[in-house]
Amino acid sequence: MTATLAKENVIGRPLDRIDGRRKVAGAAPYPSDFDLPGQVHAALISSTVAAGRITRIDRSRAEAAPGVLTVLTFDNAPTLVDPPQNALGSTMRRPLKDDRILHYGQHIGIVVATTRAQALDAAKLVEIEYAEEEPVLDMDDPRAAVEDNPFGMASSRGDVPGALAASDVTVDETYTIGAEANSPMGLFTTVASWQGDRVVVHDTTQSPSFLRTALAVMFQVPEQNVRVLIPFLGGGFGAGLRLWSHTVLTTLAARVLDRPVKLVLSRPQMFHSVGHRAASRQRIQLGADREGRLTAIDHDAIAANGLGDNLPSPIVAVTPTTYACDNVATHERRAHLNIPYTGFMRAPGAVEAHFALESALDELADRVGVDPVELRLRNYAEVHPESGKPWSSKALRECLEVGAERFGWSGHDPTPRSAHDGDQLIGLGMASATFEFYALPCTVRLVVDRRGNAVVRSAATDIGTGTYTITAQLTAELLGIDVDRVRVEIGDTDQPPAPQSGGSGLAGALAAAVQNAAGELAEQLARLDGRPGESFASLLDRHNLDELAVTGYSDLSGAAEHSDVAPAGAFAAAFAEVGVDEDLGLVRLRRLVSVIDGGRVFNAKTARSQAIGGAVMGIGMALLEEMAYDPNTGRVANGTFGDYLVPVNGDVPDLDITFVGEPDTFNPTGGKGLGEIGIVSIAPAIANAVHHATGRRIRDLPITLDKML
Ligand code: MCN
Ligand code: MOS
Repeated sequence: MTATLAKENVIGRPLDRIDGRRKVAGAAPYPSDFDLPGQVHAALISSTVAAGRITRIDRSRAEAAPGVLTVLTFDNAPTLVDPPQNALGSTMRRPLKDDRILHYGQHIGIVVATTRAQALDAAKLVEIEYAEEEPVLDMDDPRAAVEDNPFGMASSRGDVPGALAASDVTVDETYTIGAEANSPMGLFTTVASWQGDRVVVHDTTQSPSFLRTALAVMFQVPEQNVRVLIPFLGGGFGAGLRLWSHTVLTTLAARVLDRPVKLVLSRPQMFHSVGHRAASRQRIQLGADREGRLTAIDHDAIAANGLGDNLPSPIVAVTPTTYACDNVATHERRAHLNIPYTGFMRAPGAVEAHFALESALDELADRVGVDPVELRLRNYAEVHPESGKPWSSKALRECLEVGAERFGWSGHDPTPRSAHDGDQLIGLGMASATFEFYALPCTVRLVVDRRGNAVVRSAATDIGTGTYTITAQLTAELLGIDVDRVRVEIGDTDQPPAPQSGGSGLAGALAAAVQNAAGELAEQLARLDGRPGESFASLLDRHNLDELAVTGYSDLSGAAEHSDVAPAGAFAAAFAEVGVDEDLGLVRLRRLVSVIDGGRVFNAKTARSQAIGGAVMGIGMALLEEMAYDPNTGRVANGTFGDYLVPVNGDVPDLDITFVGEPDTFNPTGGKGLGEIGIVSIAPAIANAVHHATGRRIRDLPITLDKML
């Protein structure tokens, strides 16, 4: 087999997606495309108040409505068991637990009818009365319960107060970010179908293996009785990482009726039902010497959280490892509010932290009169700042240097308001980014046959990232066969367990598992005494074997402690040019250069798409996106695509994207996660550019007109 490794450089090539043709032809089944024989349709009953208790429910009019099969509310539904915690540390209050209302839009029941229209109509006929309470919607409301992040984000090295007091220069500023919605194109959908005590669930999830466990626990059936299928989904951006109540309610309704039930969320329901990036406020204190060398960093964060929720999503976790600085302290709190569940959203925590930190560094650069790129190089963490170990790979220096070069950074006048283009003030800004290493165990099954084909199976997902394609590329290169001889079967929990697509951890874990499977296969083939240069197909043929199957397992999660190197995540730098209309306050992004170190890139095209997607979301975060709560009802007042603005083509200039760096030395395949890094330095780069253009430092995202005037 080794002698046939002639297909070199399949990995890394900008191959088109192997599932691309199916997608554009409409042949790739998304969850909402599944329709099962005998299927009926569900609609949710959602709370119209944000806080209080349900005092009366009258289902009778709904039950009598045409086509209605059942109406389930807390007082008549079978009791479920509380769900377990997922790998990311979040759990969920089980739906229909009691009469309490914790937020507007809370799912307080489900109606099932023959048609979707009948279900939607009937849902409006359920009469509900509430003992309403005044909701707590603001982190500063004295009634808000504030507690430390339960996952212990307090950390400290050195003597921060002492170093701050002794430093030549300090920065002490507060940065806020509004709540943001993930807004994937695909409306989250569940189709659940029971046969006895076995259930098949098509569900928009980034984490099929966890969903399977959670449903097994909640419905008290063995895990192998639950099958979760999600071959394709229309994006998640983190929204698919938690267990959501609509999935549980649909599965429950299907069980009660003993018929397949389908539920598709509406766009407004998406804003209340599948999490969002929590609003946050961060105070950054920097101490430095006159040359801008950091002597102290103090990072304090508070973020909103649902009532009774425990989502960890730490903001300050990345701070201690970003810069070489002897004195660093972090603290983090959560304010529990009557808001819908928060969730994970691309680079959760890290992107918030970088907005604050990289803005503060720009303020420091200003005060000490050091170029922002040079300031970052002066504080470069050559080794991991906590363990002192060398990084498994780190090309942040190249990110900064290559970015500055491509952008034409050097030599510009750093004075604010020094550049104009017609009636536009022009500004340049930059920021860098560090992302944490993340890995979970992953298993794949690899089967090769005597015709020279291979199949790879795993309960992983492709959420738009390119998992299908890179898995085929890796397998093809390792086996020395053409990519079109590899079939990839994922998105099915009947396959071996895989981590969620999340934390930018799937590609690396899956790649390592595929590599281990190929190694296992090589050993098995060696036992068949292959001839030099002989393909596995001929070897199997000679031994009259139809196929060989092996399992590959990777677990890099615990290996860090025993390693000589500190496992690194991705690094990046972004450079932005904005134009600001002085009279209107309108900020337009004119140019963006993004340079990323993702280690060995598995597919230059899909990796680039990741960087583009991250940049576009970063532009939204910087300039457009914010969920607005109605202060009286707690309703998301702008929960439609007409009102909640995301970047459109006109908001996104040509993006200049470059990958730099070397294969990583910790992951055996050399790859690092890169699905999230592309967003991390965008908002601070834009905010810093706005400051350069106008002299105004906006410390509150998004940077909308009202804040500029
Ligand atoms: N890749 C690569 N080389 C590497 C690493 C990754 O070419 N060394 C490419 C591959 O195409 C791979 C993709 O980048 O499929 C993402 O890999 P990875 O960084 O491991 O991230 P995950 O597979 O764990 O995907 C999750 C990540 C996260 S956490 C969010 S949020 C996010 C993102 O991916 N949501 C997305 N990218 C998204 N892209 C789309 N289209 N839709 C989403 O919802
Ligand atoms: Mo990403 S927010 O970890 O799905």
